[in-house]
Amino acid sequence: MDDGTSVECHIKGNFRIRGIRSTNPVAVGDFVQIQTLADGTNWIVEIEERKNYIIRRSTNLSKESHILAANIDQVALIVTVNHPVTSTTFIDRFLATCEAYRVRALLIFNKIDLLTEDELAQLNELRALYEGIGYETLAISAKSLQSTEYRVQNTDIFSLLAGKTTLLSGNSGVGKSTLLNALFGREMTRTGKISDAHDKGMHTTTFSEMYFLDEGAVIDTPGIKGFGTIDFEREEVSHFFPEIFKVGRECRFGNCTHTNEPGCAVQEAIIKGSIAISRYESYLSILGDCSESKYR
Ligand SMILES: Nc1nc2c(ncn2[C@@H]2O[C@H](COP(=O)(O)OP(=O)(O)OP(=O)(O)O)[C@@H](O)[C@H]2O)c(=O)[nH]1
Ligand SMILES: [Mg+2]
Ligand SMILES: [Zn+2]
Repeated sequence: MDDGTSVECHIKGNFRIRGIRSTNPVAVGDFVQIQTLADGTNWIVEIEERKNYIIRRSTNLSKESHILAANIDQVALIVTVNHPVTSTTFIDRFLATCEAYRVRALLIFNKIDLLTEDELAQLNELRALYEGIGYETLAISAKSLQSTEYRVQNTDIFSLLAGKTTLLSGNSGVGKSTLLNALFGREMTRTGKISDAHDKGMHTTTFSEMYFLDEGAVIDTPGIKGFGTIDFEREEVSHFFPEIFKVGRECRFGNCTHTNEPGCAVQEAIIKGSIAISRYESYLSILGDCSESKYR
C-alpha cells in the first residue's frame, strides 16, 4: 500500500493484460488498484500502465512469456565465471532484452573469492569486453560482504544501487539472495547450496519479492536458465548489440544482417578482432530465434 504496509490480494483467473500473453499478468513492481469486498477479501482490479518491464520466454520455443519485473530503474545481472558458469549467450540475450526495453543494465561478477588465477584472467577479459561496449561492471564477493571490513572497502555496490529500484537476475546459484542479504546486513531471504554433482544452483528462491532499502529497492528473483528473447524482428536485432550496430552502419547494404553479405563491415571487424566472436555468436543465436518464430 502507499503507506508501506502489505495486504494479501486475489486476482481473477481470467485477468489478462491487453496484448501480452504472459504467465504472470501481475509482476513484481507493478502498481495496482485494489477493491475490498464485503467479506474482507482484496481483489486486484486494475494494473497501472508500466513505465517499463523486462520480459523473456522461458524456453526459446515456448509461446508463454514471463515478466520478470516492472517499473524498474536498472537491472543488475549477477553472473559467475565459475560455480556455476554463466554463459556469454545468456548474458548477451539478457543485455539485448534490456536494450530493447530501454532499461539500464549493470553486470555484477560475483564469487570472485572462488576463482583461480586463470578464471580471474577470464573475468578481467569479460569485464573489459563489456565495459568496452558501454556496460558498467563490478566484481564482488557477496559472501565476503558479510564482513564489515570487506564492506567498508567495497562500497561501489552500495552506490550503484542507492536511490534506484534494481532487479537482481541471473542463473540459479550465482548469489542473488546472498547479495540481497549482504546489502541489508541480515538474513532477509533464504539462500541455497550449489549441487556437488553439477556445480549448479538448486532454485532456492521460488518467487520474486521487492525489498526496500533506506533509499531505493532491490528485487530478488528466482534463478533462470535460458533467456528467450521476445518478438524481435530480424532487422532490429543488431540495434540491441550497441557495438555491432555502430559498425553495421558501414556495411555496403543498408539492410545487412551481417551473416553472408558482401561488403559487411561487421564481418571485417570480427576478423580484425574489434568485435568479439562471443558477442557475434549470441547475435546469431537471437537471429535464429527470429526465423523459428516465423514458422510457429
Ligand atoms: N564463495 C562464495 N559463495 C557464494 C558467494 N555468493 C553466494 N555464494 C554461495 O552460493 C550459493 C548460492 O547462493 P544463493 O544466494 O542462494 O544463489 P541465488 O542466485 O539466490 O540462487 P537461486 O535462488 O536458486 O536463484 C550459496 O551457498 C551461497 O553461500 C560468494 O561471493 N562467494
Ligand atoms: Mg535466491
Ligand atoms: Zn553487415
